[in-house]
Amino acid sequence: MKRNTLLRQWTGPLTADLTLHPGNFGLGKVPARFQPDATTTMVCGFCSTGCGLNIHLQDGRAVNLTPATDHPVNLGMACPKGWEALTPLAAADRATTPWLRSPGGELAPTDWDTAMQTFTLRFRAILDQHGPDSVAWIGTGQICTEELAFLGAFAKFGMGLRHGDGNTRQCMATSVAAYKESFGFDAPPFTYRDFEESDVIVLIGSNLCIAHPIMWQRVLRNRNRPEIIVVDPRKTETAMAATQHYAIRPKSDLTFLYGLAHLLIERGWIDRTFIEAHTAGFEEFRRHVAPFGITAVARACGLSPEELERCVETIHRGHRVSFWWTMGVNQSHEGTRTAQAVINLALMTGNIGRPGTGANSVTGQCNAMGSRLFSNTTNLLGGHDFRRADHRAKVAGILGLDPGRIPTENSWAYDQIMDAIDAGKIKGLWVIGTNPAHSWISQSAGRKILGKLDFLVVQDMYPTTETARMAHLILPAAAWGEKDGTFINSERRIGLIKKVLPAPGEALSDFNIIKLAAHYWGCGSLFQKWTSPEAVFGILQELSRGMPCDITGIAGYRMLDLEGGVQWPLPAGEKLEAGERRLFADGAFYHADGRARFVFDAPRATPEPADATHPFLLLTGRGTSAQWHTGTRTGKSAVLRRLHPAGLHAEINPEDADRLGIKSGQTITITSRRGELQARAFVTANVTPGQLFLPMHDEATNRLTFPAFDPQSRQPAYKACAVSVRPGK
Ligand SMILES: Nc1nc2c(c(=O)[nH]1)N[C@H]1C(S)=C(S)[C@@H](COP(=O)(O)OP(=O)(O)OC[C@H]3O[C@@H](n4cnc5c(=O)[nH]c(N)nc54)[C@H](O)[C@@H]3O)O[C@H]1N2
Ligand SMILES: Nc1nc2c(c(=O)[nH]1)N[C@H]1C(S)=C(S)[C@@H](COP(=O)(O)OP(=O)(O)OC[C@H]3O[C@@H](n4cnc5c(=O)[nH]c(N)nc54)[C@H](O)[C@@H]3O)O[C@H]1N2
Ligand code: SF4
Ligand SMILES: [Mo]
Repeated sequence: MKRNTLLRQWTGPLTADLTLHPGNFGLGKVPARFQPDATTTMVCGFCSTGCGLNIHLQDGRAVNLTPATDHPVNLGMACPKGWEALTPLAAADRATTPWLRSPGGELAPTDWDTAMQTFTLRFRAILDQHGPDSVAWIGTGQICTEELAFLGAFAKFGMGLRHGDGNTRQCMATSVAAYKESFGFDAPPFTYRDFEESDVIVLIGSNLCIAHPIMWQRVLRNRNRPEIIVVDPRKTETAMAATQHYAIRPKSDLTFLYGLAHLLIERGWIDRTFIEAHTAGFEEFRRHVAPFGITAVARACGLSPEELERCVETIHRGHRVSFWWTMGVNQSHEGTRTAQAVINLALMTGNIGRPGTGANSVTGQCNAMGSRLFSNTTNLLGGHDFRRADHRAKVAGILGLDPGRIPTENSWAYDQIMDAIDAGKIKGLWVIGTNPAHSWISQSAGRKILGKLDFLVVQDMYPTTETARMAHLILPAAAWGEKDGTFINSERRIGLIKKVLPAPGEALSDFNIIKLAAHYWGCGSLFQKWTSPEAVFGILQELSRGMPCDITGIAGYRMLDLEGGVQWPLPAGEKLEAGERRLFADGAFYHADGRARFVFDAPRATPEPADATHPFLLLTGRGTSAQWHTGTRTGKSAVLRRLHPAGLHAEINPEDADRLGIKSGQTITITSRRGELQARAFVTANVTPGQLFLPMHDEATNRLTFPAFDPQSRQPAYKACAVSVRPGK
């Protein structure tokens, strides 16, 4: 294949204004900064736990890894994905060159110069003809914070786009919206040690054993013999290991939580001193939950009144109660209010700011938190607000930008971007590090919508993903392990990743691809100071100054490396105390009056309840600890493939299976109003009669899901839709 002139020049500076970061491109080189046979530590690139992994090098290249024993997060442990993290990098289907669709419709390899010229010309032509709303991007919580910030800054300040969002909308938008309203800033307050220090741990819609196995190991290190309460319609692996399991009816969480609040108030089991000193709106909340009497609540949630009483008594008896939630809460048609109902319980019982307590959103992807703060989508860089002139002026000043380049409104959310593509308003889309043709809700519509685009650019490790196969242009990305940067984990810890292997062929880090795109776009000079990930980290530190996420006290990547990551905030002048840090120890929240808010609403019916033609409610989620999302990475490991059943399995209760004449292992057909799929039946009492469970890892699952969204966060409600089941095909 023709090697273009640009690429040849990349062994040195390309031009005066474009030097690609040497730690971040392919060409078979690993920077000579490690001893040839040394071991270096970096964080894992799968889930938000952020485990430290020791990478063992031979001749300066990674050959193996082991969990780091002295890392504050994982204390020597890793889950199967962590152990297998290097394997997907060597997969045979890695993208090693850009790919361009020919006028005949075929994707064929091309060179970077052609790719970037096409990128620039096609997107520019659309923008010139249809205006700044007509091109958008969808990013990810799986690339480095520096890359996310660069992407968001280039797209909005350089290309002049108005709309970009990320897969974090599918995942974390609810927690963001809830925390912002309740606390005044998007701030998960906990530290992992809280798992070890609680005497009551309440997990709501969270299957920690499967989705965050090393956080679960932290729970197992708890020496207080804690009560572990799991609230989940399914008897998950986590529920089996818990001391109490409340199998509530799907989407009855809000009623359930208001019922608990009402019982706590009725019995006087609340912390009046804390409420009066640190919160606002309790009286209104008390009146709101007054009608949520125990009998009606128990009936609505499919529980007995005794179960509700036991749950409330356990919370009351606890001295250090921590509340944790994940997708069972976030992916709901009323997710934000549900998350806030969890927060309200912590506030009213004074279970926040002390060891072993908190209203704690467990995040999902390795850099969900980086995306939440620095992706320049719904927040202006660094947790700022696009709508505030003072914030725009501050950011413009630090970046040396004309403030007029900064949009004065938030981006459209993911679903609004999809709607705008459907309506023909958006004609160009740049997708980075996510696979919407598998993971977006209601796929039959989703794929049709993506198919309407005039120009779809996909930037991924693999040209084989469901979305890449639809692209007009594929940009080959280096992966975790092949580039430098930082991730922010669930407990707000900023950790390092490092280049320990060369990227294959001509693949480039996302950082360098964005730098190249800015150069071809003709706005490289705007980003003259964005020379390397560490230089960008310095800029992000400056942007964070004075914000709740202030990290001006971090002494560069070296400090992150030495400390095993640093939790935000760490303002300049503050010493990093040994150990782990949580927020709100002083009871001061981020609203102007320092008080947290009680926020609440009336529960609403599920958007698509089961009925006569579609009598089952379908739940979806994570299948096993060996599978990651759309499987582009974990599917490449033979070890991980052996750790989960082959093919798609649907969990169905024995009563339903008997009634329908379905046996375990048999093929069944599941149909919703939007599509159908075949799966093998897995007959198990772990799901309640009338419910089914499908893992999200198979592309067929989202053919069935119903496109409903939480109104405050616009997060998709992946976890409930009506389906019917029959044996056979
Ligand atoms: N192995 C593995 N680990 C992962 C991931 C992965 O793909 N694979 N993905 C990562 C990401 S991005 C995320 S966001 C997290 C997700 O982590 P989790 O949220 O823990 O995982 P899920 O299985 O999506 O959903 C959790 C539970 O919600 C329950 N649920 C469904 N409906 C309801 C309801 O109405 N109420 C309640 N209370 N519960 C309900 C489901 O039965 C399920 O057990 O995992 C992260 N970790
Ligand atoms: N039915 C159902 N659907 C769901 C969910 C559910 O519970 N149920 N959960 C939702 C949630 S919480 C989430 S987070 C989403 C996840 O959905 P996606 O984000 O679509 O899933 P991934 O498979 O993680 O996709 C990441 C992509 O980025 C690529 N990649 C990896 N590393 C890099 C990199 O460094 N650079 C670049 N450029 N690319 C890279 C991978 O090859 C892969 O194609 O799915 C959502 N969809
Ligand atoms: S728990 Fe998460 S961060 Fe830790 S090794 Fe597993 S996937 Fe990686
Ligand atoms: Mo997620």
